[in-house]
Amino acid sequence: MNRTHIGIFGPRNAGKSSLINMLTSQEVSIVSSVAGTTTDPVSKPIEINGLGACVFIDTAGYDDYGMLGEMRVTKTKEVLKRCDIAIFLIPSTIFEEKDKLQEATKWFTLIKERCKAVLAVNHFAERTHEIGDVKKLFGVNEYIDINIANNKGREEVLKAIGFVQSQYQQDLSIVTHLVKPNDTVILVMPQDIQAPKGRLILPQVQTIRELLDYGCTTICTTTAKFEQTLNGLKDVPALIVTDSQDFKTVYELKPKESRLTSFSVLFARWKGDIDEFIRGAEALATLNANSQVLIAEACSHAPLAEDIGREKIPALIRKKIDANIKFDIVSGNDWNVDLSQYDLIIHCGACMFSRTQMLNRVKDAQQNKTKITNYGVTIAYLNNIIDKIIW
Ligand SMILES: Nc1nc2c(ncn2[C@@H]2O[C@H](COP(=O)(O)OP(=O)(O)OP(=O)(O)O)[C@@H](O)[C@H]2O)c(=O)[nH]1
Ligand SMILES: [Mg+2]
Repeated sequence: MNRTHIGIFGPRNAGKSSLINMLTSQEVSIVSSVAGTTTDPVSKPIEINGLGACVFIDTAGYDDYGMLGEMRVTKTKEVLKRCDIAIFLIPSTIFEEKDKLQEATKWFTLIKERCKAVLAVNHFAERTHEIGDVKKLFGVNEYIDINIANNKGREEVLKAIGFVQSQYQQDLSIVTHLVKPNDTVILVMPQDIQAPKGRLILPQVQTIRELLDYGCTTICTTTAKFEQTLNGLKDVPALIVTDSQDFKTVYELKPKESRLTSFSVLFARWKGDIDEFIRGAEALATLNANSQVLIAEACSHAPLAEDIGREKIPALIRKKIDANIKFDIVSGNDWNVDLSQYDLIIHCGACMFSRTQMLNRVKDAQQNKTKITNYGVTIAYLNNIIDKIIW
């Protein structure tokens, strides 16, 4: 989610596990001279001074082979889509082998398409290559020479991560681009059966925090108390942010002057590509009895009755468009499905994902020529409210 995801990629025996251990100063991953020691990805959440909350992820070598090897490479590719930053580690010995060098440049290109990449060369012995050659070959201005045996390069890698972080970190706001300091904002947050026991969900917490920091009077209420809350106010609220499920009720009750949006529409903009999601929602009208829709939920929760993704949205679509539309569901990081078989993907608000991960999912959908939208935009569209809300 908000942790910076940093993946370590490279061929087998490049020293990837040695590097995760060096960077975290812990024995996170098993190191051995046997090629293919790391199989499943190994994650280590850690707070690093200067970088904040991070997750380092060690992966299996991209050059693994055989049936199991290919499955590991698939997993490695999946990790790539979750990472904000990739450290691409190659052993210096690779410069002696043309084929391996070519494969490495191919992988580095793939990595650069998906996230910000830092190139590192692990020196097992003497330098065997020219600095200029490496930069030219991989199309980079900078790379880092490391030698894990001597603990050389740790500070340089952490510095490079910090530099990349400072460059890509979004200055997008969740909500404050829609208001002014001192405005009154009402947040409609029904704490229904799906709300986690005893706490608020992350999008609500993050929105409240941003509004408070910005100097807005921030009023939280439930749908049941919304009208009463409005009646108790002296001034008309500048903005109302509602749970998408209650768009219709809130729209009908709100003062004309108050602008309306929802948490998941705000998050569609903040975490994903709102324009693409609006285009995706327009595809709803083209669905028919033969259509297949994929519902993608980011967090793996035990589904409850009236689950928004599993029950409410499919029921709404079947009622409004066609009763025979088929729905499949993927949860958490499961995304290794043939997206091209679907007419539409409807994604959750992705509060548990990073923006990079969500944008990579949009990219996957585009590459498969499948439209993608999200829960909030879908509900707004089906309730004919899309042109009455802002984001
Ligand atoms: N001399 C020397 N050996 C190193 C260095 N870095 C790693 N090694 C050794 O190289 C071997 C492979 O290291 P790992 O960290 O397990 O490599 P890996 O990339 O995780 O390998 P897989 O998990 O098999 O993909 C181990 O025997 C390490 O001790 C280094 O800088 N110098
Ligand atoms: Mg390893």
